[in-house]
Amino acid sequence: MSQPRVLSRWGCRGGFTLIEAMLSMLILGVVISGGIGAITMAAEHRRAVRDQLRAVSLGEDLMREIVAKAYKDPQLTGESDPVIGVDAGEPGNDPRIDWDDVDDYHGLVEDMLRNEEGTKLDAEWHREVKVHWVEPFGGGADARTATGLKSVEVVVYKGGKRLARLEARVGIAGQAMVRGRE
Ligand SMILES: [Ca+2]
Ligand SMILES: [Ca+2]
Repeated sequence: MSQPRVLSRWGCRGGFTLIEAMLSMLILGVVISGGIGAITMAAEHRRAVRDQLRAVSLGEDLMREIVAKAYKDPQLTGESDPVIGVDAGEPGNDPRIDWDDVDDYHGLVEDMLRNEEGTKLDAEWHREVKVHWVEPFGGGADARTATGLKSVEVVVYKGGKRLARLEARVGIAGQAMVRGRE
């Protein structure tokens, strides 16, 4: 009956050499860093999706507020619709509680988001509004004078990056239609 052989560390062996151990650690390191990279990318993707949804929501909040206003200032009578912007006696920027027509919002720039009453909401985000007349026919090209149709554009940024743009068309009869968002 044969006896089990005692293996020397230079022959066929059961342990790891130093090089094998280092290689194993290196491979393990690569696998771990790859796993961390995948987790980080997934977290960034989730944050990007969350930011995109929040941007659209913030844009919609402001757009709803704007299109609920009159097409033109209630103080203006007849066909008069002389300017895009705030009217006599109205504040030039926030708080916008006294704004009563859609083009009062033209030029609004919010570095600190506020609601209509001026309450601070969020400093991380930035919203801008532009309002201008557009031609009611022929593809809705920009117009320099009153046409009976206004375009309202709300753009939302975070960290200087544009994340959402919404546009609505508001007609003189009061109808409003959101035309696009991105
Ligand atoms: Ca007004
Ligand atoms: Ca106005």
